[in-house]
Formats: sequence, structure tokens, C-alpha cells
Amino acid sequence: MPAAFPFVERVRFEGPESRNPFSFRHYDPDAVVDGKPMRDHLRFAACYWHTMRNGLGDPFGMPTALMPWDDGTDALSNCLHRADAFFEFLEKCSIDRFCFHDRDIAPEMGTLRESNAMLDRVAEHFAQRMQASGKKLLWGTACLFAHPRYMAGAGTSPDVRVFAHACAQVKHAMEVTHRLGGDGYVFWGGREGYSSLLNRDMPRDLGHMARLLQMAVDWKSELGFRGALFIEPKPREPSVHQYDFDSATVLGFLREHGLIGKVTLNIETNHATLAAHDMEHELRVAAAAGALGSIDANMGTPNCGWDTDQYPTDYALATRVMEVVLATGGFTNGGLNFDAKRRRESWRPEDLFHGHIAGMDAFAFGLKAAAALRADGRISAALRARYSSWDGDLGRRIEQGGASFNELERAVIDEQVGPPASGAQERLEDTWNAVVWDGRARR
Ligand code: XLS
Ligand code: NI
Ligand code: NI
Repeated sequence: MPAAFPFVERVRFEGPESRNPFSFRHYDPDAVVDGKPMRDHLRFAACYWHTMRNGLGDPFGMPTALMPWDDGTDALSNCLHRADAFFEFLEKCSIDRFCFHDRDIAPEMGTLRESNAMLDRVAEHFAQRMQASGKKLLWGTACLFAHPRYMAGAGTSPDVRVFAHACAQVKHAMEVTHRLGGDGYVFWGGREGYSSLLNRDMPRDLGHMARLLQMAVDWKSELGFRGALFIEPKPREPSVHQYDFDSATVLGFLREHGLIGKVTLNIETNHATLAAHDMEHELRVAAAAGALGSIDANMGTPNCGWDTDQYPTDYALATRVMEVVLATGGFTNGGLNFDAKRRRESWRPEDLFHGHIAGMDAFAFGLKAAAALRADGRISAALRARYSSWDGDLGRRIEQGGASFNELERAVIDEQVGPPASGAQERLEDTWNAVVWDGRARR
């Protein structure tokens, strides 16, 4: 096979002044930030579905992407060539990890038995390529939303045989993920939701979804799979309402069904946007519950309403994300998966590189800037100061549950309680700008 990407040898760090579009200006994999090499902080992954399988069609137009390595068939040989092109891409773009759905890497066949056999053959090839290149699997997942049988959901299908098929498919996808040494396994509830409440029994659906997850937890221990199980919240698209709406909804669901601590969250920026939240909000809600597992690093256009899955090229957004990641002590099983695709007009293979390079540089900048914000300490000091009244005797007793209305009434009834200290939001925003844009992060 001729090289799929002959126009580039290897993307390397060349520093902020570089004008070479095939270089990193910020991502220097082995450079140490806050005591750890950048590559270990960021744990970048490329996703197979958008990178290798997205022809860039949209509801109104046909695919535009040029993919000379792909003959467009479901033949085994084509699956293997495509995989080879992918590993060439990972190598040349200096990306250490990847993510996939079962049906991205191998086609759906007539029966699940046949599909499993095909998946095993392709996965075997992946294992060899991983062995030879040192590339790692961040997470695997099952596609439970493309085939017509899943039109009304998978784990929430009103049809029990569809539910059973979904479970069986997850069983095998988890096994393949385990075999490939994956750090995690993702549940994105593609169509676990509804278009109308006239034809859906919501409490029953939620109970079924919990059953699927509990069986996955059981299967994980039976397999001896030591990776994490992640749920990926998303409020809508393709369905009108999805049960995994946002971080808070998913955490409530996990608590209700005894799954908290067994399943953590994979949070996607564009899904936060669709839920009308900031990504930082979604991350902090998950982090507060000790459930921030992994991140699908993309971004959307806030005024568009679609999951546009753009590459995360916004330096400020990447900084906010990395602030939360550093605050939680960093990823363990998770990482930054680029669940992102090119715009339909960016049809050349070169554009796959430019998207990833732009995203990796944004997050490398974000990492440096977040570390600088921590070192600077002014914003966290202001936050601590704002709550300092709670550190006294009264505050402590309230926080520990030792106070009553009667006591609090006695404490304030004869006082003139005025306003709290100024929030000083503008001053904090200015400090943030000074550290991120004017400070050492820029270098
Ligand atoms: C779709 C989701 C999907 C998951 C993997 O919106 O982001 O790509 O990440 O199934
Ligand atoms: Ni995603
Ligand atoms: Ni998405």
C-alpha cells in the first residue's frame, strides 16, 4: 500500500514562532508541566469514526472527503487498509491513543455471530499495529444507533429482542476493548430517548437502561476488565429528548440505580453547549461527585443548535477545561478524545492533520495556561477569601450539620446584616486574562 499521507513525515514541536503548518507551536509531548510530561497530562486520542469513516456528507449533500486509501467497500481487505492508514496518521500526527465503535472498524454482517467474527479479525490486525507502534486504546464502544433495529433506542427500546441484541453487542464490544487493552469503555445513549411521550414509557425506559448498565458492570468483573465505564451525556440529537441529558441528570440516574462509583462520565463540549451549559459547568458538576472520567474534546457553534463536532481550536475554552482537569489531579483512565470532524469544505487529507494540530496546540496552550493560573494563585485566593466567613465557628457548625434555625435566628436577630463582599467578577476576569494571555503561558 502506498502511504496514505505522503505529504508529511512527522508533526513535531517547533515552538510558537513556527510558520510550518505541519508543526506544533505549543504541544511538546515530553516537556514537563506541573511535574508531568504534556503527553501524560493530555492523553490525546483520535476517534476512528470521524477521522476514518466520516465522508463529510450532511442531510443535504453527499460526501466530499477525499480518502484515496478507502475503496468504499465492506471487504475485510479494505477494513485492514483503512486501519493501516489510521495508524500511519496517528504516527505522523504524534497522537498516542485512539477510540472506536465496533461498527467503525468492521461492518455489520447478517447476524451478530458473523459481525463478531468480522470484528475479531479486524481487531486482531489492530492488536498487531498497536504492538508495532506503541499506540494505545483510550476507549472502545458499540454503535447502538445506526442500524434500523435501534431506531427507537437500544437499552431503552420498547422491544425486548432489540434490548437483548444491544446487550449482546455491548458484551462483545467490551470484550474486544479489553483484548486491546483499552483504558475505558463508553456508553453514549445514541437514541436512548424519545421523539414523543405519546409512545414512550419513560420510567420503564430508564429502568431498562439501568439494567443494561448493571449487566455491563457485572460483565466487566467477569471479564477482568480493569478499565473504566463511562456514560457520555447528551441532551438531544438524534432524539428530541435524551435520557442522559447532562452531567447532573446522569449523576442522579446513577445514584438512583446504585451505579454511582461504578460508572463515571465522559463529557463532550458540544453536548454541554446543546444542554445550554458551559463545558466548565458540566466538568465541575461531574468533578464534585468524583465522577469526571474522560473528555470528548470538540466544540460547537453556540447559536447553531447542532452537534457540529468542530475541532477544539479555542484557547480560552481549552484553558477552562484544563483548569478543571488539573484541579481534580488529572486523568486516570480518561483523556482528551477529539470527537471532531472537519467542515464539509475541508475535504483534503491534509485537513485531518490541521484539525488535530489546531486542537492539540489549543489544549497544550490550555494546559500551560491552567498551570500558570494555579501557580499565580490570585483567583483561588479570592475565592477562598469570599467564603472566609464560613471558616469561623458558626460556618463550621452549619456545614457539619450541628446548627438549627433557632440558633441561627439568635445569631442574627439583633444585627444589621449587610451585603456580602463584592464578587469582583470583572477584576477576576481581568486577572484571568493577564495570566493567560499576557503571562508566561504565552511563551
Ligand atoms: C455523538 C457522540 C458519539 C460518542 C461515541 O454525539 O459524541 O460520537 O462519543 O458514541
Ligand atoms: Ni462524543
Ligand atoms: Ni457528540
